[in-house]
Amino acid sequence: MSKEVEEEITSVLHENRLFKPASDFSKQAHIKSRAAYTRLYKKAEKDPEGFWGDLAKSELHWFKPWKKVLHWKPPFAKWFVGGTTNVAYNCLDRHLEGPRKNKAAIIWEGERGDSRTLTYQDLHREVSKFSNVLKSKGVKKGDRVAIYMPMIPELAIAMLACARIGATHSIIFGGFSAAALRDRINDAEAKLVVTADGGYRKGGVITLKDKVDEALEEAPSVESMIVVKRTENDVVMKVGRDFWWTDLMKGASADCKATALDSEHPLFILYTSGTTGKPKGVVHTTGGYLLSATVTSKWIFDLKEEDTYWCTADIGWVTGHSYIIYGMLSNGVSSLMYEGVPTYPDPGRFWEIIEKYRVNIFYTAPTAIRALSKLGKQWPKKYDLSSLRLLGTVGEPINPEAWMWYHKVIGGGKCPIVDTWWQTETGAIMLSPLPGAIATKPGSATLPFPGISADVVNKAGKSVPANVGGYLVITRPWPSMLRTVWRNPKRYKETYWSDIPGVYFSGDGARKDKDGYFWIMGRVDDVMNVSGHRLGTMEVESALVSHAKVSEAAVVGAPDEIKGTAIFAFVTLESGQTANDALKKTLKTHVTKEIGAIARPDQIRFTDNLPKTRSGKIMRRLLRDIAAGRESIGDTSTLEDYTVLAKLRDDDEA
Ligand code: 7RM
Repeated sequence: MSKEVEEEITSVLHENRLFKPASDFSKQAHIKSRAAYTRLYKKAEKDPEGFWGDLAKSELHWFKPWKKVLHWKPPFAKWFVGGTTNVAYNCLDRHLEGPRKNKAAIIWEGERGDSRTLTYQDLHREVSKFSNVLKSKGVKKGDRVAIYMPMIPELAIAMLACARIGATHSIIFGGFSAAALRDRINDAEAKLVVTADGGYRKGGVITLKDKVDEALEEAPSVESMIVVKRTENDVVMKVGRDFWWTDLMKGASADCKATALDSEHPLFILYTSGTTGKPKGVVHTTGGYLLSATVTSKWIFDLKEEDTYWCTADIGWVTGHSYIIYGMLSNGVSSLMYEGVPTYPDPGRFWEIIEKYRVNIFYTAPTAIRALSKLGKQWPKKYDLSSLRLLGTVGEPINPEAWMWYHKVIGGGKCPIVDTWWQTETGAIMLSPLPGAIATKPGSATLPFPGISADVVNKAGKSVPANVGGYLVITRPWPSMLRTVWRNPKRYKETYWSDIPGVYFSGDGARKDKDGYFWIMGRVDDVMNVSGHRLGTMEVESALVSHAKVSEAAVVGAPDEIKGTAIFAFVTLESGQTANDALKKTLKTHVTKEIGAIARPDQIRFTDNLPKTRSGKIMRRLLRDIAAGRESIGDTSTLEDYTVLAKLRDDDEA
C-alpha cells in the first residue's frame, strides 16, 4: 500500500438478522459450540506456538520433526524450523495405507459433460510418473515451473508433481494474455512450462499453446514445454523444446519417492496484481502453508469422510490452490473440479452438477451468486439440491440480499453459510464462521479462526471502538502467511508491514460490531471521502442491491467541486427490468431510506456489465476513471472483458 493510510471510515450499514447453527448440524460438527470455539481461540491466544505445534503433529506427516515452531524476526517468519515434510506425500501417499486408497480424490467434470474420476491411488501414480517426467527434463529441487492450463486433471497432477520433487510452481490463470504470461515467467525465471493445446470455455474453444509460444519469444529462462492434448486445436511443436504430455508419460516410471523438503522450502509463487506497477510474486512455503490449509479446510468446511466437496474457483487463483487441491486432498476428501463456466450450456449448469454428484459442500463467489440469482430461481428449482449441507463464499463482501438468496434458494434454508475472508497473501482463510459453532449474520465474515489475531485499527495501530470503520490488520504471524514477495523482500516489507506499525495490513477496511463480528467494507483504496465522511463502497452497494429490481451495483467516488467527492453508482438490473430516470430516482430514495442521506448516490448509470477481474472482483479503480472522465492507466491485464470499458465510456457520450 503506497497510499497513506488515513483516518477512520464511517459505517452506515445496519444488518440485524442472526442465523444460529441448527442443533443437528452442531452435533455432528468438528467444532460443536460457541464455547468450544472460544476454548480453542483462547488456548491459541495464550500459547500460539503450542496450539499450532500440536496441530502440526496431529494433522500432518513429517519426515523429520521440527526444532522450533516459530522463528519470528519481523516481518520475516519461519514455521516449524528444521522440520522436513512433503506436501504431495501428505496429499497422496499417506492415504494409500487405509480405506482411502480407492476413494475418489478428484471428480472431474468437463464443460461438455465428459467426466473422469481419479482415486487417491490413480492420482498418486500419475503424479509420480509426471514427477519423473519433470526430472527427465532437468527440473531440480528449487527450480520454477510455470503452469498455464485449463481446468483439467493434468493441472492438478502437474502441481502435485512439482510439490513432490520440490520444484516451485507458478500457476498462471489460463485467461491471461501472452504478455502477462511472459512477465510472470520472466519474474520467476521458470525453467519449464506445462500447458495444453487449448481448453473449452463458454461453449467455445480457447487456445493456450500459441500464447506460450509468443511469451517464450522473450522468456530466455525456459528450456522446455510440455503440452497436454485437450482440444482439436492445431499447434506447432518446436523440435527439442516442446513435448506432448502423453508421449513423455508413456515411458515414465510410476516410482518416485517424495523428497523430504525443509518446512520453509518454497511450494509456490502466485502473482497478484497491484493497482499499479508490476504484479507481485507472493511466495508460500511448505509446512506452515499446508498446516493452515489443512486445518481451515477441516473445521470451516466441516469435512467428513463421505463428503463430496465442490469449490468452483479456478486453480489459477489462490482459492483453487488451497481449497480445491492442497487443503482438501490433505484431508483425504473427494474434491470436485469443473472445467467450465456456470452458464454453459444454460444457467442451470452448477445446479445440475450438484444434483449429478450429490454434492454436500459448495464453495463459490458472490459474483457467481449475484449473476445466477439474476437469472431467476427457475434454474435451481429444476434440480434436486437436497444433498447440500454447507455453503461457502469467498472473494468479495457478499451483500446481505445475495446471502439471503443463497441461503433460501440454494441452501433450502437449512445449510449454514461460511463467509470466508482471506487473501492470496494469507494463504488460508482468516475470518469465517465455524459452521456448527458460530451464529451467522448476512454479510459478515464473523470471527477470526483460532490462532489468528485480527483487529480493526486506526492509522496509529490503535484498536477502534465497536462499529467504527478502520483498517483490517493481523497482529501476529500465522503459519500460511506469505513469506516474501519473490526476490523482493523490500516490496514485501513496504506493501504489508509499513503503513501501520508492527502489524500486517491487509489493505481492506472493516468494522467490528458489538459482538466482535467483522464486517469487511472493501479495499481501502476504494473508500470515498464524501463531505468529510469516509464511506466504504460495500455498504452503498448493498443498499442498492437490496432493491428488488437491482442485480448488482458498483459504487465509486467522483471528483465534485462542492462535496469533494460525489457518489457515482453503476447499476445492473434484474433481467426484464427497464432502465429509466424514474428508476434512478427511486433507487436514490431507496438508499437514503436504507442507510441515510449521506450515502445517497449523486449519479446512477445503468449498465449490462461491470468491469471485473478474471476471478470476478469488481474493478472499481477503472470505474473511478470513467466517473471522473479520465483515461485509465495502470495494470488492466486482469480485466475479464475489455469491451465492458469501451461500452461504459460510450454511454458517457450518449
Ligand atoms: C481469497 C481471495 C483478496 C481480497 C481481500 C478482500 C476480498 C476476499 C472476502 C473479501 C469480503 C470476503 N484472495 N475478499 N474474501 N471481502 N468478504 N469473504 O479472494 O487475493 O484474490 O483477494 O478479496 O478485499 O483483500 S485474493
